[in-house]
Amino acid sequence: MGFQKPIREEVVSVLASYGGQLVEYPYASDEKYKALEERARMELSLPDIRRARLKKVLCMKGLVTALEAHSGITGLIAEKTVVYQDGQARQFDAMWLSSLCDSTAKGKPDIELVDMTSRFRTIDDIMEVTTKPIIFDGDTGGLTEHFVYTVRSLERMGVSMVIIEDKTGLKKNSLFGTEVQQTQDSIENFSAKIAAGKKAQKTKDFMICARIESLILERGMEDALKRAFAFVKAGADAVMIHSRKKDPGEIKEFIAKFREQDKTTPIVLVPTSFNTVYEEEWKGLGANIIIYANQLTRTGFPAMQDAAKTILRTHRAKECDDKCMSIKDIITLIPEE
Ligand code: SPV
Ligand code: MG
Repeated sequence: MGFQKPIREEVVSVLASYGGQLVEYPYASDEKYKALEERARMELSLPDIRRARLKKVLCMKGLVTALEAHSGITGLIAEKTVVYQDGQARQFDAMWLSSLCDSTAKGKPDIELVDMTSRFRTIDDIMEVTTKPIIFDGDTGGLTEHFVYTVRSLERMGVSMVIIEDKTGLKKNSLFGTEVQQTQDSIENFSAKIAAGKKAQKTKDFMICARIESLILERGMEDALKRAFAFVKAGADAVMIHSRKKDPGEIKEFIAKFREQDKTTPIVLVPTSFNTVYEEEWKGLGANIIIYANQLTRTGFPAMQDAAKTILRTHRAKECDDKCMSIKDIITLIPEE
């Protein structure tokens, strides 16, 4: 009966309460159905359909989860990983194309050095093998004159959302906080960038999310809220509030205060530092998108370093075997067509 056993039992008991009976048909293994399934999968990956799906899932579920992807293989992990729990198949709803992880995979610092052409190439690699919606980390968005082109390109490719942060000049990763020199953009400039991006997009589905760095840069809650409301007024479809504190207190306070005045604009969180809160609690508080921004990168690279060291220490590969994914598993992860 598999992972759906609890659901099946509930159905049987509800039916029994009014004398009903569950009639089950065996699964059909006809080639025609396989072809239909294949076609449905192909359609999901088409730009118009993929782009629109983030809004749809947000509407349906209220809370969406996204996992970092920075290559075809990490895209496949985000696409295919399923855990069966309490009668449900749990999966990630979307993918986060992190600038930190895309840069790290190329051995480069996260300072907008990996250019858009290269970032678009990563999107293409991921899109080629997946169907889930993509949220693109657009860093600062660059110059407004450039951002409008980025918006159109992302939209055309089938990306669902771009998140841009209200910083200017040489961007550094937010998790450095005030340890490095970082400059926050003015409300006026950043609002104008958002407005220009919204004007440039062609469809209703594409979303621009304003990321507020006030808490990261220790400018205070009032500044964060003032910016959030201003950016929504400028046209932002969502706001992301970030923090590098382990304590989720300031994020919870932001959500509560933002929700006092704005009940609908989606709130996006990246709980890398403040990672103790469960998704259901975030949902109850009023958050809508939870991004797991770098966990594949941070688990993958130490495992690779460990394998490299093991080979150097033992002068052969045998001792690595137990740490390796089997060839069979890797073959099943990667589809043939
Ligand atoms: C990223 O994943 O690149 C992000 C999130 O921007 S953070 O690293 O937390 O700034
Ligand atoms: Mg980033």
